[in-house]
Amino acid sequence: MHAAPTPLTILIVDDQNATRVALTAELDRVGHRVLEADSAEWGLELFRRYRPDVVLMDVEMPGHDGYWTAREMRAAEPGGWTPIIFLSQFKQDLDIWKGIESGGDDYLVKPVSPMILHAKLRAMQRLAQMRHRLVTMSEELRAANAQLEELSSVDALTGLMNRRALDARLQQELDLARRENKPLTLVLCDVDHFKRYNDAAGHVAGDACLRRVAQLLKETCRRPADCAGRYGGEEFALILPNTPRSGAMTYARALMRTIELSAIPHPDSPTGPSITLSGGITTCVPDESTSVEGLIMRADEALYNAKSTGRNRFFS
Ligand code: GH3
Ligand code: MG
Ligand code: MG
Ligand code: MG
Ligand code: MG
Repeated sequence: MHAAPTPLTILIVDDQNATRVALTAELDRVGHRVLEADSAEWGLELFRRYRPDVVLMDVEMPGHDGYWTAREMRAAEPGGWTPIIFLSQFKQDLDIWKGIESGGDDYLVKPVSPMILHAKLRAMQRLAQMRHRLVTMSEELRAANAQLEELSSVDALTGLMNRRALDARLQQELDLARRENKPLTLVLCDVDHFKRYNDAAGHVAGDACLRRVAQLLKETCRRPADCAGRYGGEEFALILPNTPRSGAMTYARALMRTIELSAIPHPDSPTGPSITLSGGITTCVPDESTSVEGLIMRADEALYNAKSTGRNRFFS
C-alpha cells in the first residue's frame, strides 16, 4: 500500500472464522481498528454499541443473512449513514443487485484482494466525509434560519415583538377566539407628546424612554397568553386573549397606574411632568366577518378619540 490510510473502526460480520482472521490481519496491518462478529445478531449488537465507520458484511450466514443485517443496521441509525460493503462468494448480477437493494453501498466477491479492499474503504471514507460536511452545513443553515426568523420577529430597540410578529400573533389569537367563541381584546397605545420629548431630551434619551415603556408594558402582561409588541415608532400594541370588555378596562387602569407610578420624566409635556400614554381598546368575540385589519382600525379610532379629547386616557 502507498500512503497510510486514516484509521477507521471497521466491523466485520462473517460466520467464517478464516475469513475474519484474514481480513482482520490485513486491516490491522495498516492501522485500522477491527471489531469482529460471527453472527448477524452479534454484528447488530456491536454496530449499535460501537458505531463503526464501515461495515464489511458477509451475505451467507446461518440464521439471519447479511441482507437482513444490513436492513436492521440502516433502521438502527435514522438520519445516519454507515457505509456497508457486502462480501460474498456469489458473484451473479442478481446477488449484487440484492446486496445494493438491501442497503449495501458496495459488493465485493470473496476472496477479496487486499488492494481492492483498501481502495473501496478509501472510497467509502471519502463519501462519509462528504456526507458529514453536508450534514454540518445543513445544521448551520438551520441555525442561521432560526436566528433570522427570530431577528425578523423582534423589535431591535425594545426586544418586544415587532409589527410583523404582532400581526401574525393577532391573526392566530383571532382564529382561536373565533373557534372557542371567546372575547379577544386589542389595545393600541401611543406615548403622548413624544416628539416634544425627543426635541427636548434628544433621540438617545428618547430611545431609552421607549425601552423603559416597553419594559413596563411587558410587565403588565401578567397572563401567559397576553403579549406586548411595538407597533411602530412610539406606538405599542397589547393582545389580550380571553379578555372581555370589563377585563380590558381593568387592564387599562392598571397599565395607566403602572406608568404613573414609574414616573418617567418628560421634559416638555402639556399632560404633566412624566410620561403618559393614550390608548384605544377594542374587544370582540370574533365571527366570520372579524379581521385583523378591522380590529386594528377600531383600536386606532378609539386611540384617536383618546388623543383628541386630551390624551392620558384609554378609550374603547
Ligand atoms: P401625540 O401625543 O399626538 O402622540 O404626539 P407625538 O409627538 O407623540 O406624536 P407624533 O406622531 O407627532 O410624533 C411621534 C414621535 O415619536 C416622532 C418621532 O421622532 C418619535 N419616534 C418614533 N420612533 C422613535 C424611536 O425609535 N426613537 C425615538 N427616540 N423617537 C421615536
Ligand atoms: Mg458466510
Ligand atoms: Mg404615534
Ligand atoms: Mg402621531
Ligand atoms: Mg405619540
